[in-house]
Amino acid sequence: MKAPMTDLVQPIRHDWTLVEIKALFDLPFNDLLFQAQTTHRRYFDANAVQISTLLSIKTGACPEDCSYCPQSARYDTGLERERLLPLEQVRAAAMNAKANGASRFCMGAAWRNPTDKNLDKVIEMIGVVREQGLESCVTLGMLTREQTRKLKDAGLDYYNHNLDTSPDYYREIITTRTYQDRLDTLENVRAEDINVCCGGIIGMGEKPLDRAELLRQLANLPEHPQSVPINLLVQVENTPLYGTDKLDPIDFVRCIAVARVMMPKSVVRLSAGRTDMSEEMQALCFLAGANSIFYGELLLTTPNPEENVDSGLFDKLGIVANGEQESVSGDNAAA
Ligand code: SAM
Ligand code: DTB
Ligand code: SF4
Repeated sequence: MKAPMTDLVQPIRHDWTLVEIKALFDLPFNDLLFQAQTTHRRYFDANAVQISTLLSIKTGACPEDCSYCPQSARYDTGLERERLLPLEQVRAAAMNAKANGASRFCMGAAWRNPTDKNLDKVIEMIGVVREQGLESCVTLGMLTREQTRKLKDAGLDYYNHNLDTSPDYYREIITTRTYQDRLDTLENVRAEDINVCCGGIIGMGEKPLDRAELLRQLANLPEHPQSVPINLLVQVENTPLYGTDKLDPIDFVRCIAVARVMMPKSVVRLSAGRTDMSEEMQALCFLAGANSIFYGELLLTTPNPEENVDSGLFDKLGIVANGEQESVSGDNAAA
């Protein structure tokens, strides 16, 4: 049967049902990729990928028990615990990221939530990042409305806070906070008009329905997140999820494609886990509508592809780095 040629590009919707999402996942692969690529081309340059660079500004000893995370104090992953980085170290890393072509600099802290004193230090860091002409993004755990206001005043561009998986599976992965805690922080960020970066992790042993439900949660937020990171679980020894059955790469690509179809104007980031992906798999992810990556040899604490490997892949695919990829208003209005 031929793929229907109508309704390929979905309007911006916040009323997705699981039945509809399951139908997208169940499409023949070529039909799904065609729909995703058609959607992608409606709103984006199909050969441009936005580049973000990550820096862990406070590493390890986190009180939370996220089963995937090497930074939880509960798992002996051999990670050196570090205090909040000095400002000059952040400046040097931001300058390096800028020189390597990044347009956004993302700083992550292994906190359940920041103290007000630590938040003031992070605010200084946002200042040095912005001085380099880079967009700023931070991920610091849960925030109060007052804290989001301070971050907005500091000129923060993006806040990363992932829903990670479906509400049901979340309870099996993390016990020290609730899904509603995550939704509350996202609401605080949105209320201060800071761009939302929110996605999840695939390959944690979740069922296909959990992946569909994660995407439903993301797309049915009051606004689609401007940026949607899709992480493949990085399995770290001594974390509870170490040894989980590996996800079929085709299922991962399908997830990227369904995210693109459901959130047409959001930037979809092919995030953690790329060292476990072949070049062909990454190429399929770009074809499915992924248009952002983390660039640089380290994610927060785990390896990312070497820079020359990534630039080689971009050259082979004719992909160019593009700092203008992310549109920045309600539901990413620029079209
Ligand atoms: N502590 C803050 C929090 O959890 O929101 C910010 C830092 S935390 C490391 C940021 C995100 O990294 C998590 O929400 C999760 O999605 C992702 N992450 C952590 N460990 C990961 C892993 N092993 N594989 C893939 N993604 C991971
Ligand atoms: C996101 O979704 N992925 C990044 C970023 N946001 C902060 C983090 C990936 C972390 C992978 C495990 C590590 O390096 O510690
Ligand atoms: Fe802590 Fe964030 Fe890791 Fe969870 S994901 S253990 S909150 S650093």
